[in-house]
Amino acid sequence: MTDRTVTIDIRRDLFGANEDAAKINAAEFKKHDIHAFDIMGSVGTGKTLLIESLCERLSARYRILMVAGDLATRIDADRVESHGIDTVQINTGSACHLDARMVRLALKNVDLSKYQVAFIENVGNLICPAGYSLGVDKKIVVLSITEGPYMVRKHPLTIKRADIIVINKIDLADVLDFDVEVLVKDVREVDALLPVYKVSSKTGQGIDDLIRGLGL
Ligand SMILES: Nc1nc2c(ncn2[C@@H]2O[C@H](COP(=O)(O)OP(=O)(O)O)[C@@H](O)[C@H]2O)c(=O)[nH]1
Ligand SMILES: [Mg+2]
Repeated sequence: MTDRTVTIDIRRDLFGANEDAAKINAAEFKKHDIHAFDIMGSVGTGKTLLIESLCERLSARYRILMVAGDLATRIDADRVESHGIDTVQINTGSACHLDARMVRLALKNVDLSKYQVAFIENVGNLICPAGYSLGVDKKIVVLSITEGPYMVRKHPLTIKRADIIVINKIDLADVLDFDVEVLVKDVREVDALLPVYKVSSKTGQGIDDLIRGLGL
């Protein structure tokens, strides 16, 4: 009897194909000497404001491209563009994360030789984006104290896959009676060596340290 059952390893199939596309992106970024960052985090943690804050400080020194991932709008791209930064919008429709192929397609008609830094704001979600490499130098996970104290414990895999953790909105710690060190301690339990930056994208506190941590 012939074997009529084909077993498809969806994880290998999906993630393997994505890894191949991510390698192409990484090669493109490398070819143009671009420092590329994938910025992940739930909706509202302050990813866009963080990018705006970074761009304000970096745009005199670097030519920056921002790639905005969003289900339906270009609100974030417009916000960053208002600082004089070039942007490309990716609307994913129903997809809860960017993948490497989307980024590759979005950059197809962009002259990458114009840029030295690329900030990719992923779709607001703390779960799905972590599984998909985009071909960047560093994956940054943005947490914020307004999401409560359990975000790290509830998303260990996302934390594990990050290169840098940003705890944003520290300007609100007192008013929310929030102990930021609880989040830091939880990160340390997942990965003792993971760099953690405590910042306020609103006041600018901690942003210069983060910039040094990004190697910029
Ligand atoms: N107080 C305070 N508010 C912030 C900070 N960062 C972002 N926000 C606010 O949080 C809301 C969501 O920010 P946004 O950048 O759109 O988050 P995103 O969905 O992760 O891109 C906005 O009202 C921001 O002004 C911060 O460091 N401190
Ligand atoms: Mg945003």
